[in-house]
Formats: sequence, structure tokens, C-alpha cells
Amino acid sequence: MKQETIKNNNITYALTEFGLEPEGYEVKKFGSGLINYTWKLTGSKGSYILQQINDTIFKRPEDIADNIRKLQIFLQQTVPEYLFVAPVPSLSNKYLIQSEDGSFYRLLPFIQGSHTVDYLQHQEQAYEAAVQFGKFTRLLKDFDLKQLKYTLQDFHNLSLRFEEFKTSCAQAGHSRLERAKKAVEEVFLNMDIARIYGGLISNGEIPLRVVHHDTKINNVLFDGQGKGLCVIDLDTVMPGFYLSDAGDMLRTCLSPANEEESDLAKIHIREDFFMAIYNGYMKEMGEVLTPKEKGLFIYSGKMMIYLQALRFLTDFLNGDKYYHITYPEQNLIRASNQFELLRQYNQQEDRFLQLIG
Ligand code: ADP
Ligand code: GN1
Ligand code: MG
Repeated sequence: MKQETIKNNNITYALTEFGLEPEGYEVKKFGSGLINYTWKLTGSKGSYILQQINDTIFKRPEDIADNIRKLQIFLQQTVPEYLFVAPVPSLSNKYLIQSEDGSFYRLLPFIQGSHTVDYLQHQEQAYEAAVQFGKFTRLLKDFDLKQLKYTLQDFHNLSLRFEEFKTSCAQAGHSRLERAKKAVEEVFLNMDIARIYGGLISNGEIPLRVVHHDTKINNVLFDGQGKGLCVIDLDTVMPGFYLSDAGDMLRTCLSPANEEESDLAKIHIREDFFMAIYNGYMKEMGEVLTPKEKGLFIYSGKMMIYLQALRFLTDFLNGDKYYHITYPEQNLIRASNQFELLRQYNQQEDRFLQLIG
């Protein structure tokens, strides 16, 4: 193992547990995820992805491993040709190992010739991603939901996120609250989105499905020709509403500037990307979704943009405890970015309706 890239004894330990010779591997930090720690290993037995699960967020990493294993077995039995990127077992046949200091690690095969994108350049990429996320839920439509554990309770429960936001406002220091004033106003201006969510849930109007819950564009692997290969980052696969997946794709694909952009003038909605997501997702899920669910496609975008804005803002008010940040106001910028995206999305609503009828 190259000393300059490795300063972490846990990594050496993990490689050994997975039967890889540490000396034979180059280890590099990889990807741009906000939650886990990811390294690419390149060496004698090929390439791998090593991940340390963020156990401050995922309190029971073993539940994630358990869920993924159950899905893997189901998919192997029902669609053996489907590319499902699951962790590989350690020498002692564990899919998740724990180092001496208690951190959790898993090893995944690096899918050769694959890449992820953080920014979408062509609407075909949005189409391909939507096909992959739709296909995932479709292939699992007969999976028994009771077998899945909730790895993050109430993850996309908008009513609860709204309550958490209010608590963070009540507890925030004066300075943070003052700096967040405009964003806080936006929360109340758009409260109707949370009210609609509350109604949908309490009336049981839409079914639970196996949902990915993190359909950001960099959670899809593409091949060299730009075709979608499969979905990755399965930590949040749980029972949920399709709104989470459709909505988060809309949230992350519509604007050429992503959630990190501080120049809000760069945010705008691309109609052709909206159609690409709709067409890609419906190609797979069109015959599975109920009419009620289909009628909520446009709402799903609002819901997820609003939810993410609330989450970034809440984290800012709480003192940046959840998302990795690289500069002090990053979570507030992310929240303001999402509110700008939401403002433009709301303006386009009639146009979206014309497009999809
Ligand atoms: P996070 O939860 O932190 O977002 P991810 O599981 O999404 O973690 O991994 C981070 C990045 O690592 C991905 O966006 C992707 O670029 C890369 N990656 C993860 N798993 C694989 C894999 N099996 N093959 C190739 N690249 C991968
Ligand atoms: C996190 O792990 P990553 O970076 O793909 C977050 C998502 C947010 C996203 C915002 C477990 O996703 O819910 O939408 O950041 N994942 C978790 O960028 O909270
Ligand atoms: Mg990810």
C-alpha cells in the first residue's frame, strides 16, 4: 500500500479482513458523497470501493447490510441478469466488518468502466438515471416490504422535518437565526407543500414501495457510452413513497447548477430535463403506479426540493452537525439555493402540467 495515500490503520485492517494484501493496493479517497467515507482501491486483484459507514447518521449499520443482502437474494432469484452492486463478504463471511475503534466498513466491487457524474450535461443522462431508479423499484415491486428495516426512521417524513425545523429555530443562536432570516421566511411561504404531504399520508392515499430515497445523479453508474448501468448508494433503501425518488431526481437534475452553487443566478429549470425524467421513470413504472400516484408527479418535485431546503437549513441552524461542510455558511447557501430552485419550479407548474397532461 502506498504510504502517502494511507494514514489510516483501519483501512489496512479492513483490507486484510477482506482478504486483500494491503501492500498490493493503492488507496484513494473517491467520489463526492456527503455522508459516507469512500475510497477506491486499485491493485493486484482488481479494483474495489471501500466505504466507512457514517455511524453518527446510521445508528445501526448492520440493518443496512441486512437489507441489501435480502434484496440481493430476491433479485438473484427473480432477475439474475440484473446488475445489483452488493458488498462482498469478508474472509469470515461478513458483509460489514468493524474495526477495533468500532467503525464499520464494507467492500464493494468497483464496476469496471463505470463513472458517476455530479453535473448533468445532456438530458439523456437524466433519462438514463430515471430509467435506472424506476427499474429498481419495479423489479422489487413484489418484494415483501416487511422484510426491510428502516435504516433512518422518518427519513422523508416532511411533516416531521417541518417540526424539526421549528425546533431548530427555537434553539438556534441569535447570529445563525439572523443570517438565516430570508430562508426562514421561505419556509413559511411554502408551508402548503407540507400541508399537502400531511393530508396524503394521513389518508393513506398512496402505497409504500421499495424506494431508493437518494436519487441524486451521482448515485447512478454510467458506462463509457453514457448508458445507465445501475443504481448505487443503497443505505437508504427502505419502504417509502415513489414521490421521494421521482422528486429527488427532479430536484437534482432540472437545474444546470447543483445544490452547491452559491450564484443563484445560475439556477434555472430545464424543461427538456423535466420531460427526460418523466419519460425515463414512466418507461419503467408507468404500468406499476396508481393513477393517484401518477397525478402527484409534479408535486413530488416540490416536496423534495422543499424537504431538502428544510434539511439544509435545519442543519445550519443546529450548527452544521449532519452534512459534511467545507466552509462556514455552506448549509445556508445550500438551503438558499434550494429555495431559489423551488421558486422557479413553482413558476413552471402550469407548463409542467401542459407537458405531461
Ligand atoms: P455516499 O453515501 O457518501 O454518497 P456512495 O455510495 O454514493 O456514498 O459512494 C460515493 C461515490 O463513490 C459514488 O458517487 C461513486 O462515484 C463511487 N462509487 C460508489 N460505489 C461504487 C462502485 N461500486 N463502483 C464504482 N464507483 C462507485
Ligand atoms: C446525502 O449520501 P449522499 O451525499 O448521496 C443525504 C441525502 C441528501 C443529499 C443532499 C443519508 O446524500 O438525503 O439528499 O446528501 N443522505 C443522507 O446532497 O442523509
Ligand atoms: Mg452517494
